[in-house]
Amino acid sequence: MRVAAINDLSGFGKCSLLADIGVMSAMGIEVCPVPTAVLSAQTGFSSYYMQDLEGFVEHCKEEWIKMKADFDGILTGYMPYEKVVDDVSSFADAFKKKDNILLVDPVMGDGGQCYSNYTDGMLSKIQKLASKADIITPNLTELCLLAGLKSDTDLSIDEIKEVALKVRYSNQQSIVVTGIHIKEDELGNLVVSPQGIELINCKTNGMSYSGTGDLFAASVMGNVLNGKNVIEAVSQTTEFISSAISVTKSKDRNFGIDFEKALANINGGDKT
Ligand code: PXL
Repeated sequence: MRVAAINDLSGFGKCSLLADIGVMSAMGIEVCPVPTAVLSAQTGFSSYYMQDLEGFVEHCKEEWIKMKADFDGILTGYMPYEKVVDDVSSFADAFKKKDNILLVDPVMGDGGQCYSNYTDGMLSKIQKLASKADIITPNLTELCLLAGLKSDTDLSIDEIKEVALKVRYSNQQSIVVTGIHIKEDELGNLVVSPQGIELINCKTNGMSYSGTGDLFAASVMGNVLNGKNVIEAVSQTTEFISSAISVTKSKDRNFGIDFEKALANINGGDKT
């Protein structure tokens, strides 16, 4: 199994490509990274440096077409500005086939706030990219942005389901809405998929760590490529992330989850 992972590379934050490469490699999947930007640290830190990689996604696309490369999965994550979303869409068009998996993580914000690079133009391009995906993994803030809603607060589970069904492009697409507040010490991930609708809950320590969405998307992709359906993949992913959080030392969300310590058990005992 081989995945093209289109995401940034951040030195601190345990997110993006680091999560993609770490998680999917541990699941026995070859990862071909396509960096959208290189940063000293993810953008939640008070200071960071970002190196623009303008044109790099396009160059990878062209070179990999020449090589006749093919992918069982294409995963897209953080894109620093609008033009990169166009390039990622064009990459997806070049390598998406009937029988491979396009997972779009529509990275735009969290906790009711948009990330610093967010623009309305970026939203409409990400909506278009998401419409081509087999699986999308928005958190609640991103789901509401995709739906054109102003705020993500005070939505009941039934209302979130309704919004997810409205955002869903076709009944073959799966939407996984992550990080839904259930109780003080409990979070839910809502799966709307061809196999059905399911809310998968887990315990939380109340912290919202950098990179959680990236670990989540990478693990869902890995599990699906290893033969699970999306509901099973989310169940397994929820267990992996809970166990990684339980061994995390830092009290500063910006440094992310110590997922390295949980990789040994990421396949849940499966021999993949
Ligand atoms: O985890 C999302 C993410 C990815 N990449 C960069 C980010 C963020 C969230 O802040 O800043 C660079």
